Amino acid sequence: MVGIKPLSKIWLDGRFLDWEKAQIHILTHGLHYGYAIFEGIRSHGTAQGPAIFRLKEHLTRFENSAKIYRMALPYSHAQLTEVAKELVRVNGVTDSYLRPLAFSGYGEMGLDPTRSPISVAMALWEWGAYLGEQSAQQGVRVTVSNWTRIDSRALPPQAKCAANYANSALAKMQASAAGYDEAILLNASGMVAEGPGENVFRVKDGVLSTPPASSGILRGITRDSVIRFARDEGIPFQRTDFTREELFTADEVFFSGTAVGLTPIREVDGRPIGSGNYPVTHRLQKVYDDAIHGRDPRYRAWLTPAG
Ligand code: PPE
Repeated sequence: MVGIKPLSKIWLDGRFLDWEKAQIHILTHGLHYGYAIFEGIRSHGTAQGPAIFRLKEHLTRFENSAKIYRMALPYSHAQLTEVAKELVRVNGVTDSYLRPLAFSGYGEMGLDPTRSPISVAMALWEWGAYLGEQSAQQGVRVTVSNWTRIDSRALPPQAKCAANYANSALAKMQASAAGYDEAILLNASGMVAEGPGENVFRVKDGVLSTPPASSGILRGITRDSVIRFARDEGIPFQRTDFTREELFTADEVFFSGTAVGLTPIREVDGRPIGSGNYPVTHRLQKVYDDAIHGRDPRYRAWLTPAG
């Protein structure tokens, strides 16, 4: 396991601190009760320098997560936008993964988070291929988890809350221990929901599909990009629920997410998927790669230059 390489600065509660000084107290409320919301955003190199992909949409989702959890963010969208750009600049990195985080801080213990002050931080680090260097080309092997995906009646999946990731971690650890690269979780109705940190797409007879938001998923921003690419490229698309066995019989299955990008799934529980070629997935990967690197004018508006 490769650790995080320290960089120069982390932003915490309004200040850019030296990397190793960005620390919090052990009695930080959110650490004990999971009351924290976060985002994951990437910057990439473009001909005009580093640019952040879909920053606006990520910050909007951050604000929506805060709203769901009655968390008053003490910084505006415009302020957080400036922090993200400055963070890329001061750390001097082109390809980075940005992590905005808001949490109930040091103040009170006990279950009511509104009694503690809200802290907001943003860090970034260099994060390579989420599921391994070969994954984008060769695809990954997954298992359908016997952990059920969190249900919006218990823990709203559309809020990107730290607590959700305890469910993700259970599925992830189970998959890793069984020798798989990743898990896919079903929802309480037994339909495919998502991966622990990825949305799922399926291709069958030339039609691309992904479960609707009502299946109990995080509404991925990469998922949204893929849907737009499909429309622009004339690939038939539908939002529809599908079952575990419809994964087995698909022509292609892939993950989408900020960390994972677009990654083919080559096997589900010992069943090889399709013919082992991923023509639609590879075509969408290329559009995505061009979009994030500013090579496709159709998606320039999604880039925020950090310079
Ligand atoms: N579902 C879940 C549960 C999820 O966590 C993510 C992102 C997605 C779908 C895809 O969303 P988007 O990034 O907006 O396309 N998972 C983030 C966390 C990864 C981590 O391990 O940390 C990510 O990809 O940044």
